[in-house]
Amino acid sequence: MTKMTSQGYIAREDKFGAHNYHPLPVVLEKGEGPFVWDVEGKRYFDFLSAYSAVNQGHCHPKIVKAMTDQAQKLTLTSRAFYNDVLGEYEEYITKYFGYDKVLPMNTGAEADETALKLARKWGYEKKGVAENQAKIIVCEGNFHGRTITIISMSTDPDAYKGYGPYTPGFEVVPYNDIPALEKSLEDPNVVGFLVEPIQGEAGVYVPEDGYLKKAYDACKKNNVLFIADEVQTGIARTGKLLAVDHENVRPDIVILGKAISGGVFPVSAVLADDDIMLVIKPGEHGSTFGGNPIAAKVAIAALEVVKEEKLAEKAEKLGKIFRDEMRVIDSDMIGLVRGKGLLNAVVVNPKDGKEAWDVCVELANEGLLAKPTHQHIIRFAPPLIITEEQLREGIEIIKKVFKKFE
Ligand code: IF1
Repeated sequence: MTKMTSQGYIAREDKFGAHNYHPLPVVLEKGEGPFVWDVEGKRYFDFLSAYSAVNQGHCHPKIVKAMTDQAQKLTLTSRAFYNDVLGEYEEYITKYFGYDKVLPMNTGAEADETALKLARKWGYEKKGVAENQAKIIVCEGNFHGRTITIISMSTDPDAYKGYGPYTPGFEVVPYNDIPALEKSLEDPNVVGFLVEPIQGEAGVYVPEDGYLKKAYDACKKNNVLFIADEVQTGIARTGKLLAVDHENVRPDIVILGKAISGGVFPVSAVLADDDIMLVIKPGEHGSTFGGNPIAAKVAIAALEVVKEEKLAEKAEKLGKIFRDEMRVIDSDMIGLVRGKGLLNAVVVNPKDGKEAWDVCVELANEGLLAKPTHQHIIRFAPPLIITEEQLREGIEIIKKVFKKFE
């Protein structure tokens, strides 16, 4: 098949693919470490990391090898039978994060749905909430996935409009607002509080220091499960293994996805202790691919890389450099710069009709990929394996582009 130009690939996707995304006009064909290459051979810094799924860098050799080795042996058994790999993974990941048990799934949304089911069932069987009366508190601006139950919790019309009727049993409180949360927790039917330690999609919204700890304490006071969605903030992205570690909070349920596999394979996981996890009995929840042998081996390798290459420490150090450099750029298009570790965002003030999208198109022209969220916010999240020198090279590109708009 002859290679096409980028336009050819874009036109073909437009014709045969659903239009549920509006990608930047870049067609990628290769990834390695912090870099990706398009079909014309142009190299880019990837400052999105597939929304923080490629923390270990593109095509990390150790993780790819784990996948290809297992793929030659046994790819999928379903959970109808045991296999020699799942238990190894279950022991590894539960000891890695310090929980009794893991429930393996494939995507972040499936892991969030699993956590919602655990919280509701725990509420009925352990808290004594009347059947079908369980309520779960979520935050304004939340993003937890795209299923109908998850978008039933959403406050973003782009996520929920046109998909009703909605799943009941959710109450929304403002993010980063302890008094509002405390008020909502007084309802004895509340079984869980589901929260992102930093709201990624909302535009890297970092709550005030102490928010997570106060929220956790309020949940414990009301016998409510504190559920942390670390799909995007986990796996060293914010400068700690989990973002909740910045406040030494140990959630009752932890939801993981994305970089738990280094972006090599769809893997997600829910962690909890026995008194919560064992409310789900055999046959009451599952997934064809959940915990498959390839996912198990890939996740072990991806988590080993995080420790071996000290990715949390790197994210902490390089994130500070990034934010400091962004804050000294002399451009009236740059508003707030916020983030933690290497999960950062710049609020872009529109100027002469130009806005975040135009900046991202120009960044791509200059060899750096990033994408706006909510029109005026650009998220910058390079793979955590980026070197300081490479990061500074990326920063120079960002500075150059903002200067162009002056
Ligand atoms: C899209 C957003 C990011 C997530 C958190 C669960 C999930 C996600 C905190 C679900 C997924 C992805 C989904 C992808 C774009 C991206 C995204 F813009 F949608 F919101 F990262 F911010 N919890 N986020 O961030 O995990 O089912 O996708 O594996 O849907 O456009 P998933």
